[in-house]
Amino acid sequence: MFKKILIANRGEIATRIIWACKELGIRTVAVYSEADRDSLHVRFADEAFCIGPPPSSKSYLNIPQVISAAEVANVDAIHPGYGFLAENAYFAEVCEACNITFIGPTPATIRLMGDKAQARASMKAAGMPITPGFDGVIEDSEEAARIADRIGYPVIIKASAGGGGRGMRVVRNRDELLTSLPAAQHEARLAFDNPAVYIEKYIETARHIEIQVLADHHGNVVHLGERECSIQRRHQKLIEETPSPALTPKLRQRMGDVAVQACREIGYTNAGTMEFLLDEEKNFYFMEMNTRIQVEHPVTEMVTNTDLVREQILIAAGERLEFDQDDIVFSGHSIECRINAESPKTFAPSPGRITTFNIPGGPGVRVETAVYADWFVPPHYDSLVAKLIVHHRTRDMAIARMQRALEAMIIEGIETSVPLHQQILADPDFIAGNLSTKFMDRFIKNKSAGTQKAG
Ligand code: MV4
Repeated sequence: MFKKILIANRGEIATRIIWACKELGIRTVAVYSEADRDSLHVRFADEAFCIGPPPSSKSYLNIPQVISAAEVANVDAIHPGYGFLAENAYFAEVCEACNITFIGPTPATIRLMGDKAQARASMKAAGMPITPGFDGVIEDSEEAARIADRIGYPVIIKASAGGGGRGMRVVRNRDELLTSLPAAQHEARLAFDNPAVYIEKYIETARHIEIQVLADHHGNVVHLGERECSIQRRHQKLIEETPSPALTPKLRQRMGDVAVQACREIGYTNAGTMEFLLDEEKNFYFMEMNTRIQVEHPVTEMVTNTDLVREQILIAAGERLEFDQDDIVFSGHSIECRINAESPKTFAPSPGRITTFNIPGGPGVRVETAVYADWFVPPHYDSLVAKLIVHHRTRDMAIARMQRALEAMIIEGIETSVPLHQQILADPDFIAGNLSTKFMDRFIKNKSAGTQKAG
């Protein structure tokens, strides 16, 4: 087993990883930027190294700095968390070359899944249903138009090096396609240093459903059910829940089975998530695979009574999964609200000093945060300041529990998304479980209409 792990991250996920290490009796090493000197992950780790100035490009993304800290501290492994270096295949390779275990899949798998067109093709080969489209990269407008005619409009152009909605364009006819394709390629080159794009059928109204998997180095693969993540704004998830109101036990088993099967085919190891679109006829299509622990992993932990970060560490250390698929029992309903330091109306970031910070508690309430009163939210990073997670027997009870927990989540000094969450949780479509990719657009439209009427 590992004796010491470096956590190459900050904020709530860094503390989350430290908790798992402490429970396993593993020593922890934090790294931090000059903006994070007073952060809780620094306080709770056994050792801490400043790795550079505030911009992440100079600190949390600075591979030589992170590796130097790991070498000086003499760690056995690095946990990358999510974001930053978590899906950087080169970083995983450097770790390997330095004889440090990267807690995640192999560099080859990270690289394969990072290329979204390649991921799509290999998942299709592994027997996964994928959206109608073309399994390669688009070369020119002629080819694009031919493919789009075959699959039918609307289509969506996606950047192969993108993912998570970055570099996407919906195209509704041939004229739009001919102007959009070069623009999308140009954008992709600027954003990702790679102009490759691919085309799929655009599913107008769908749900974003993802399946959590765990795979060890001994051929054991399990799924831990789904998370419904349809409530997103600009491809940033706001609320996640499990189970999805749209899934039956049978559909869950079908989606879980294909996810496990695909993992076996590609020899996947560690924790991973397969993202699917679920259309209104309940057909599901693979979109992309995330090769990291995700922000929303706690809702899965709550209903399956597992510790996914602990499992990641044990798998990376070469241990066998202690449970098989039949041991995984799904119990109750869990919802997560992402509390961001941002205006609930304009969504503008709201960094600054937090003057009051009350953490809700009581039965079935979990808060993941690295915030404390008088802490200054630096402007340099992601605006996530806390995750509020609830668990209860039924969805209705979980919603009621979340509402009362949001009321007790008192954050002063900065603006947060707490009031937005309170409104979403009171929305009739949300309460009815009528969720789709269209939810937030409609919600924001209705809200501004309501404001005009009232004002
Ligand atoms: C799609 C799609 C419809 N059809 N792909 C957005 C996030 C990224 N992971 C992929 N996304 C989408 N891909 C096809 N072929 C619709 C979306 C999408 C979306 C998905 C989930 C939740 C909210 C969304 C909002 C807009 C678009």
